[in-house]
This record gives sequence, structure tokens and C-alpha cells, in this order.
Amino acid sequence: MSVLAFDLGASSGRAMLGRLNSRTIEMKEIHRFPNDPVRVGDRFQWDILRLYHEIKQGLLRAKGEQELPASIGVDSWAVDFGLLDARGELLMNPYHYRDPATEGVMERVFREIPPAEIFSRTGIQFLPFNSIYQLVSIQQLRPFLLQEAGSFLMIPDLLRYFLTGEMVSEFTNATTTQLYNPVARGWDDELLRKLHLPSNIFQSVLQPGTMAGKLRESVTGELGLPSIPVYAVAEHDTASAVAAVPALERSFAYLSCGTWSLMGTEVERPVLTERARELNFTNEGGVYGTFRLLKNIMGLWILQEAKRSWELEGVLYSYSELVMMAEAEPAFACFIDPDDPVFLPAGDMPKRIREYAARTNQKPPQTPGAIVRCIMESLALRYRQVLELTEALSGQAFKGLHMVGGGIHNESLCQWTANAIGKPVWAGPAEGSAAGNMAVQWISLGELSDIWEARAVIRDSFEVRVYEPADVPLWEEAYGLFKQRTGGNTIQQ
Ligand code: LRH
Repeated sequence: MSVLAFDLGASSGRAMLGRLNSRTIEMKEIHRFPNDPVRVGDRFQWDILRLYHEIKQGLLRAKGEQELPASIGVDSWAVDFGLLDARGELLMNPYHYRDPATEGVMERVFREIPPAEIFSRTGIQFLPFNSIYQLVSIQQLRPFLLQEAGSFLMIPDLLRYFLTGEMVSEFTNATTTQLYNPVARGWDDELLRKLHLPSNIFQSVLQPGTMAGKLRESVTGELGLPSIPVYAVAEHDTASAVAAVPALERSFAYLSCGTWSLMGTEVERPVLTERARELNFTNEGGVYGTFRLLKNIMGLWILQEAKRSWELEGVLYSYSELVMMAEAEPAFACFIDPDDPVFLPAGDMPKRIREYAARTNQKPPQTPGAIVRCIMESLALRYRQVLELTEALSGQAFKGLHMVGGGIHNESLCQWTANAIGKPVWAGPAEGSAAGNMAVQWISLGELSDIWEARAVIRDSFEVRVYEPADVPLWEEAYGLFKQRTGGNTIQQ
């Protein structure tokens, strides 16, 4: 039985058709498209209608395949949303989470509500772009939007609404707003009240795996398709990626490696301790009653943005060229803390890396190769640091690390990660989010019995490459240097 997964990342989207032949998944990319955010003046926004157009293109391609999908699911990056008026029409282009308008908003909110209270109500890490701070920023800059708003829908909820006409929110993604209370299991009305945000715009929240409507008439008419069911899958892309981790054991550590690096473990209930808050870990909703105890690491964004800077200067490197140039550079010459807030916004990344180096008394890397080496080594060492924190916080010791997502195409990063953590890395599948998106659909359709059967099938269907640690003493020494040069600070906001 085949299903269709739309997986939208911060830099590209894809439509994947999955077919389950007894216990093997065959995945076919039927459409891939860039997701280019648009800068207008000093605002940074998503081109949501273009994304919806690309989804329709994906549906048309599916029509050309030998078998129509039995169902459809959409997942995307978290935290961003659209506001719709009372008639259900979109009021604004959703803002990009890297839009500068949220700068300083989190700190202003803390004057109204102490961070400890926000954390105990939501279990979510403090990131300046969480939907809660975006909404407060809209309230300050464009209050009429909230006055007019009839509903709030996260990006995949919104696209699903365009497809089906049904307005419902999905749990895994709802948790990332930092407005959802995982203990009370609902939107946190008290937080909304304290922030003077309207509570009536929030929709009921469905668990992943619930049927959430069917392609509406205008869509079936336009595209010449039957009314295919649309499921609320694990609509946060990271939740879908974690669902697809091909783990054998119940206790496992993962790194979902894309624009962001999300590292953590799956837990049965949210960890709402003071320690979790201090370490700025999050408890995002997972599939089938689980939570994702994890931490955001700035990830390959730093490399993507450096590459874009060189492109703007007129030099186009491919990722494999950049990685090869990095491999040729001397090791451990310069480190950055990838999670320093200076690296969050879009803009000249090489310049910010050089400034960081100068500020921390290191020799600034000059060539693209040296810069990329610095980024990749720093990421691998930061992974080691966050893995240690995940172990300390969850009280578990992991035998190795599962890496999923497009970042695993960077083989040196996988190897250096294994070296840095001194444990094996199991890399695969690269299309983790799409696989998790499909897995939830097949479970709902009764084709797979549960998430553990799905993980076993994923393990048997995709290559999982093993990277054994090497040069461990050298990396151990480098880890000491990394901590020294990046401030030795394990408590990172
Ligand atoms: C990764 C991701 C991550 C969020 C970020 C906004 O794509 O969903 O989990 O924190 O985007």
C-alpha cells in the first residue's frame, strides 16, 4: 500500500511516495523544490502560497505513478504559523523564525512571567523564535492581526487546512509553540491570559496518526484526484525523524541532522526539573505518548549560510568540494561554540566566525576550507558535549548515536562525530522525516502494528552505515581545548 509524505525543511521540500511491500519500504522522491524564504524590507517571511503550489505539483506527480496513495501526511519545520481571519482566509505571510523582530522579546516576556513558570507549564527550551515570542512580537508590531485573527495554525496544519478545509492542530508541532501544557494536555490558557493573547484562535489538538480530513472538493476538482484521506502525522519534522530512528533498544540517543542538529533521547514523560531548564533542554511531543527530550544545536545552518555568503561573492562551491577542502586543512586550529547566538540570524557567516575567533583569542580562519573545518569540528565536539548532557539528564548511558537526516551525506561529519563521542555512529536513513511521516500513516492504516515494528522495517529497508570511533585520544584532547576556547560553558542558553 503506498502513502504520500510531504516533508518541508527550512531550505527544501519534497514529496515522497512510499510503498510497503510486506516488510520493505520503497521510497521514491516524486518532487523536490527549494524553500526560499523572502526578505522584504527588514522582515523575513515564508512564501507559503508557493509551498502550497509545490504541494499541488507533488499531488499531480503522484497521479502519474502506477498506484494512487492511500493517504497523505505533511510535516515541516516547527514554531512558525499563519493567522487566519474569521472566514478562514490567511491574514499574513507566515514569518520565518529567523526574522529579526523577535530580538529581545523573550527577555521582555520574562519580566511578566518568570522563565521557571514558563518551563514548568510547557517543558520547552527557551529559543527566541518560539511561537510564543513571535505572537508577542506581532502583538506589539501589528496588533490588528491578532484582533482580526479567528485561528492560529502551524505551517503543516495550515497546508493541511488548504488541502482539506479542516482546521485542527497536531500535537508534536503544537508543543514547540511553548504554549502547550503537556501535563494538562492542552493549550496553556494561563500563559495566554498573562500575555494578553487570545485563546479562542487555538484549535483542538490531534495526536499523530489521527485522520484529519480528506482532499476537499476544490482540490480534487482542480487536480483531478479522488478525495484521498489526509492524516495528522508527526507534523513536526523532527518528531517524524525521531519516529524513524531505526533503534533496536528502547533507550537510544539520536541526532537529527539537517539545517538544525537536534540531539536527545525518547522519554515516557516530560522532564520538567530545574536541571533540565538550566541546561535548556526541551520536552517536545513525540509519537504514541512519548516525549523528545532534546536540545537544539545550530547545526549545518552555519555551513549552509557560509556557502551562501561565498555564492554572493560570486564563488559557487558544492558541499562535497567544501568538505574536501576542509579535510585538507590542519586539524583543531580554531573552534566556535555553534550555539553562540551570533550565529542564529541570516547574513555573513565567515565574517562572524572570524570575529568569534578573534574575540576568543584564536587565529581567525581565512580560507573557505579552514572555515568549514572549524564549523565541522566544532559541531562534532558540541555533539559530544550535548550527548554527555543528555546522558546526565536522562540517567542513561548510550552505546552509540543514531544519526538521521540529510546531514549524514557528510561522511566526515559522521566520522568526526564518532571520534568525538568515542562511540559508534549509526547513520541512516537520510530521509528520516519522510520515513517517520510514512510510518505513522501505515500504522494508522493497519499495515504496521506499532512504532517498534515500523522502526524494525525502516532498519531493514534503508542502509544504516556504521562509523567506528578513531583517533579517540586526539579528539579527547581537542574536546578539552574546545571547552576552554568556547568558554567551558556547559549551561548554554
Ligand atoms: C528542524 C526544526 C527544529 C526546530 C526548528 C525551527 O527542521 O523543526 O526541530 O527547532 O526547525
